[in-house]
Amino acid sequence: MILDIVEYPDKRLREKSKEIENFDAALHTLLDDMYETMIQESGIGLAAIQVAKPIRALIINLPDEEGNQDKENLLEMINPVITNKEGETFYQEGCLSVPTFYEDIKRFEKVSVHYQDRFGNTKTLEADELLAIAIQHEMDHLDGILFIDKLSYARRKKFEKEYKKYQREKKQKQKKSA
Ligand code: Y12
Ligand code: CO
Repeated sequence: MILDIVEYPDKRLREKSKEIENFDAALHTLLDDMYETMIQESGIGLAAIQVAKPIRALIINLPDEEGNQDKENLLEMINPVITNKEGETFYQEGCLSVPTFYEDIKRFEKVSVHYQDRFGNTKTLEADELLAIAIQHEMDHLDGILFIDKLSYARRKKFEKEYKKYQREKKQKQKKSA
């Protein structure tokens, strides 16, 4: 099932998501629905709070070298914790909850993460490059942090102005199609 994506400035995006204790059918259905929603919206990563579920779950599905987003490469992380971080890198990030806006954001170059899979099995992962960036971006969502929070004051001001334009245009389109 395709779920609605919560968009900035919705306050729900600021919630701190809760630890998951039950690795049950309801969690599996949510993860499956998140995957369908992310693919439908051309995303590569999604946190549960972006579909209004304040629980510590995220998914990431990076495209391979040919640009294919193979479900075999889908990463599901439950209750992730970063145990090591090193280096510094910049990447132009975007977010399904902040449509039309992309900006260079500073992140750790490499991260080690402890997490659980959908069955509650404990896993560890060492990530670098785009995967490390995606993990940091999605894990920020679990604590109510958005990539736009990392912009300079001037860039944030510019973003707010640009985003208001997007919101106005979206409203107009919705009015026309009603
Ligand atoms: C690197 C940087 C950021 C992430 C987090 C995951 N971000 C996304 O998946 C963002 C996807 C996105 C897709 C959009 O749709 C299209 O481009 C068709 C989009 O749409 C518009 O801006 C209109 C915005 C964001 C992981 C790794
Ligand atoms: Co995001």
